[in-house]
Amino acid sequence: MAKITLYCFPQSTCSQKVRLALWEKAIPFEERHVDHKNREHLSDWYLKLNPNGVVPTLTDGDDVIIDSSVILEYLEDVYTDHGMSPDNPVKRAHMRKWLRYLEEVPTPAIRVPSFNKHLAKRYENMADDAYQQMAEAHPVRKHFYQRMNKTGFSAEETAEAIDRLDSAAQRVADALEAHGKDWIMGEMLTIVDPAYMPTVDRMIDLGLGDMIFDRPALKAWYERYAQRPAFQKTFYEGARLTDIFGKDAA
Ligand SMILES: N[C@@H](CCC(=O)N[C@@H](CS)C(=O)NCC(=O)O)C(=O)O
Repeated sequence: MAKITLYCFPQSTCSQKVRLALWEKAIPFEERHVDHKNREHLSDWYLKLNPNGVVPTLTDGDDVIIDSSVILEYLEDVYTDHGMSPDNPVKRAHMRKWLRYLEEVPTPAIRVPSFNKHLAKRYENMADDAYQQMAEAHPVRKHFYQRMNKTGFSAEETAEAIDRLDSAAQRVADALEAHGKDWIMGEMLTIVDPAYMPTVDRMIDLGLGDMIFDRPALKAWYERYAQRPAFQKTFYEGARLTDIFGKDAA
């Protein structure tokens, strides 16, 4: 049995961040799919591992690590082969600055069009009481589900999310153009690249790809990354929302 287990959903962008890094670093791991439909991520056994009731969770032997960006840094600290972090402390600070920015701006934003277009469908036929109970059972997503309220987010919240996705795309495109190198921080593929890629892949899957493809440096970055074996192993059949919900969703 692999020493490392990644508890994840195939389609979760936060899980995809970690899968990309594990594959890139050639770390053997077992992928354990948590059953969202049956709310396994809110079950007692899972909440003991991850009290936030979200995926991913990584276990390394007896150690339990949660939060996708924390997991990325943990893997860098412990599995130093195929390093994806600069050695220089100033560059490491820049790397963390990128991780925090991605967590603050595009990562929460991508949930809004994802739920509007596909994921809210899981709840549309649920009775109001059952929906409220479901929302309340989420330790860190109660207010998110209450705001979404079965039918999707308000026009205002959706517009804000699209604006955040657009400004993050611009920031990454500017960085790539400024240094003219292959990866977000320059020559080295760092953990910043897998931290952003799942958001970009999701944008494309949701039909928001113009924000990527109209920016030549970002388009080239996406196409370059998509050639890597780690990308192909991460985005297997069933890992995209359109694999589950179909391409023609309204
Ligand atoms: N900060 C956490 C966020 C994880 C997160 O939001 N995971 C989502 C999937 S991408 C989730 O598990 N959602 C459960 C739900 O909405 O019921 C991380 O980066 O790991």
